[in-house]
Amino acid sequence: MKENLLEDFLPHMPANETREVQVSIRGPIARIDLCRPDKRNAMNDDVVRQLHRSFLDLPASVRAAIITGAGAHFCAGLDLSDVGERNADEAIAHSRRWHAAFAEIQTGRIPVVAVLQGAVIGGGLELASACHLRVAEPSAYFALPEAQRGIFVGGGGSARIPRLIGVSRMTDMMLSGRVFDAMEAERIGLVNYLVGPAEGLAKALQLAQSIASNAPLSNFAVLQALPRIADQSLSDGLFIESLMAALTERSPEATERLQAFLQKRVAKIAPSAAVPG
Ligand code: 1HE
Repeated sequence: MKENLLEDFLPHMPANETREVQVSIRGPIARIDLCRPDKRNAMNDDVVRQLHRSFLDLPASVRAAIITGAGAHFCAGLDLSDVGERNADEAIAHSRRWHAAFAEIQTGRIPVVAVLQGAVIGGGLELASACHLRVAEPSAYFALPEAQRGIFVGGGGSARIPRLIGVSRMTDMMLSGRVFDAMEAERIGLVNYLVGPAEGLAKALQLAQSIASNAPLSNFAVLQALPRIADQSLSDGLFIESLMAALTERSPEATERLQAFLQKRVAKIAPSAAVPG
């Protein structure tokens, strides 16, 4: 299944260029693949730069993206051999480069779905938490061993991960070294979808296709307004919501889509397949 889906994507890079972040495109969907399986997709400066560039360079025709990691593990986090003897200034700049790359993912133009298997560790979890949806295969496990390594999260994890699972659970992960398996991760809201072995890419593709078929302005509102509203007071949030609602409602796309429903040209919402009966 995985291989067939892979073949359908066309490489989006100069011929013969071998990079640790590979971009391929199929219709409105881009696939960004961390390709450093021998190092469990650990991210050094080059990988973070390539990841950032990959998102900046996506053509306008792309309307959703999938992030995958080659091999048995999504990502082992920061490349620990790359830490070296940075002084404080350089270490801050390093962390800020991760922030910039992951901000391009989280608050960029398109929704991004992460496919998670094996290790989702440290910076790998920070990357996954910058994506909009997370699909986990049963092999996925989640850890933040920064304290064990004598460091701290630096890729936005302290701001993003508690927004998904709460400060208390992240504190537990960092202090005790607690590892969550895929089922636990789904239960606590760290992942959105738990799928069978090797089914992650197919599920992510299905989600990306569905996302790409939404009205772009509605997706924009979800990506740009929703997280900002969550950070605001109730009163400010409700005000921004009204502005966004008015903006989307007056768009030609909304007019057409609302008419399509009223004229019974589109399918009704059906119950989830997971609901019995
Ligand atoms: C690495 C890294 C890495 C693997 N940096 N080289 N992240 C961690 O603390 C996770 C550390 N890694 C591991 O615990 C394990 O490697 C795994 C559980 C992910 C995978 O185990 P396994 O048995 O499949 O592979 P391996 O034999 O441990 O690793 C294969 C190679 O990848 C090996 O190199 P080799 O030259 O001996 O073949 C490993 O050294 C290398 N490798 N992970 C460098 N992370 C912005 S701040 C973020 C802070 C963090 O991310 S802290 C968490 C860091």
